[in-house]
Amino acid sequence: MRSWNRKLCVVGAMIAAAVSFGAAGQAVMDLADGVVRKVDKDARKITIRHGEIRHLDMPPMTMVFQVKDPAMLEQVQPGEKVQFRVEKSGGAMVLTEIRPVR
Ligand SMILES: [Cu+2]
Repeated sequence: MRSWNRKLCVVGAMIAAAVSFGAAGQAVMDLADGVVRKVDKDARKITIRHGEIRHLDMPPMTMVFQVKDPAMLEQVQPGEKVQFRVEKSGGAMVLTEIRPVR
């Protein structure tokens, strides 16, 4: 029981650190929130209606993202709430990470 509590404590401290990091605006690659509108496996693109993405200076909108790894196309479905990470790569917005919020 004791070591279990200690593990929980470490996880809690890590989450607290991550949250305060984000709140200070220092985290460049913040996770963004959105809802998947469309998954295009042929074009390797996901359409997401997303909230504000501060590090990219983007207001909420619906837009199309390329995916870094085609396996990401299997991880989400239209209508799902997701959290995702996006980076600018040669003028294109590329999803580097995406996961459903359940
Ligand atoms: Cu956008």
